[in-house]
Amino acid sequence: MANPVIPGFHPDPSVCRVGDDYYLVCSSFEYFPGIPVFHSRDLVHWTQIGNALDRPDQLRLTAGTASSGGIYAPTLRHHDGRFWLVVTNVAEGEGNMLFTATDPAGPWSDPVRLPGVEGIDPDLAWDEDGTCWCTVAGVSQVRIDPYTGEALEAPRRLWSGTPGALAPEAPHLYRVGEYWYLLIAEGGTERGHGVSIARGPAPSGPFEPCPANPVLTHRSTDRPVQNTGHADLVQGPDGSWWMVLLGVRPRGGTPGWHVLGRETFLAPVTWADGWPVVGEVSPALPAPPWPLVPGPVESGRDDFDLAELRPYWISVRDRPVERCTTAERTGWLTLRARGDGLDDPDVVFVGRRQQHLTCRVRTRIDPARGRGGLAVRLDEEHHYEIEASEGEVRVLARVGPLRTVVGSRAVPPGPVVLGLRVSDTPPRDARTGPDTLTLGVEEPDGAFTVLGTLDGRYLSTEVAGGFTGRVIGMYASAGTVHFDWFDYEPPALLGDRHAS
Ligand code: 6LW
Repeated sequence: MANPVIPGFHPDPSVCRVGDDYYLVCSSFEYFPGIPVFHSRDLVHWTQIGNALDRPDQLRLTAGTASSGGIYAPTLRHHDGRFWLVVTNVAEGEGNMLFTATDPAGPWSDPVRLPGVEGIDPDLAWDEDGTCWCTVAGVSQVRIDPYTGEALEAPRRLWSGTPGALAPEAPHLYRVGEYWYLLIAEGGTERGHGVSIARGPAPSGPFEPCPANPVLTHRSTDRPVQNTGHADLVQGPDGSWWMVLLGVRPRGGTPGWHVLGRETFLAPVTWADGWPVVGEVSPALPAPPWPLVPGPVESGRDDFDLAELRPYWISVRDRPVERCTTAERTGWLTLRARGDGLDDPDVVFVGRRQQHLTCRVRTRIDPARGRGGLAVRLDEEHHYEIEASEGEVRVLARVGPLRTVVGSRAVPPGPVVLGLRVSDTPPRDARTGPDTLTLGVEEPDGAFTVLGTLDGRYLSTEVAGGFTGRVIGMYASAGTVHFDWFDYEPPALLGDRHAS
């Protein structure tokens, strides 16, 4: 089985089981809609069924919210017949909030704010008498009324993880057998990341640390999956234990670049002396001992023939219908520019996460009344794009303060097919990079004319910083542009054509 189980920028997974169904959520930062929600029957195959925060009254992200700001680390739980989601919006004036739903595909409620809960990475747990415990990074805890959001006491310090370790965060609290377990991440979300655990007689402690802490880390190893941490525990269909966690796949020479963001991995867990023992987090996951239930196979093409955009499409900070719609021109996605394009926090952009190390992406754009294109985005300061205006296409690159036109050429008026290829081998002249991005136009006979070949390292987290990963999509930088279709083709869909 392939691990990550949810590839691409899907960090900080939180999972819950309800009968035979599993649901999982991830952080979404500056993107709207926020908090992708996935469903699975086997813990291995996950299908996105929605986004929890898909209304502006649930998720306020303004141009003042930096990239990698916004939505951090949700916790998903099921209690008392409904789903509970608690999360931090780190944008100014927002903070911790809680949402509920009877169907995790949505709709989710309006936010219930938690003014008495300070700190990121909130967790929710209920004990036998119905008391609701909210635990945050640090690690501290308050009892809350989850219906009103009121804190019922002052925050108490619980446990700060391994003495001297950086950033005790991502707490999750569970009752297993006679103990309450407090699982945390520590060491920071980079190469030092790890998972530690403590246990105690009650949800409020006192907590005794596991002598084998950290129970998971890949720090100081040459394992292909690095930064392993920020985990949640769940039981498989057969009662065995599993961990979902984030990890990254650095490639290339030193220091190693990861370009798909932090991804969701699965690892087996056993118990010894009342402590969890985490099995290997490897790119190949042993098949679990229950029937696999693959989800629907994606075609790779979106024809924009639905009124609503499919759930994997995300935009930068907001997506007002007057800027982005499939209603204006039937079968096309219409984007109306705002701001200066991709350098601007207000950019009108609709993209999907890059989920494969190798892929091909194409889109057919009609730029007759504006300018726009196909972009690979990390943030405002790190993006490559191929942009069309009437009569011309150009490949542009922005890396930090540097902006350059890589190539251009005249094209006949009318719609044009823009293409991007991501190949997992570095360019010849930069042998240590993680991958190569090739941008160009497709000729009427289907041939691909390359206008720019760029080293992928500059669109990596090690260069750009932050908490996200590559998102590939369409944007408008002036006037109004229309997109007929968008193809995202991973190797499995490309078959033989991939070689070309
Ligand atoms: C998140 C913290 C972390 O809130 O990174 O990996 C932060 N862990 O727990 C942003 O994802």
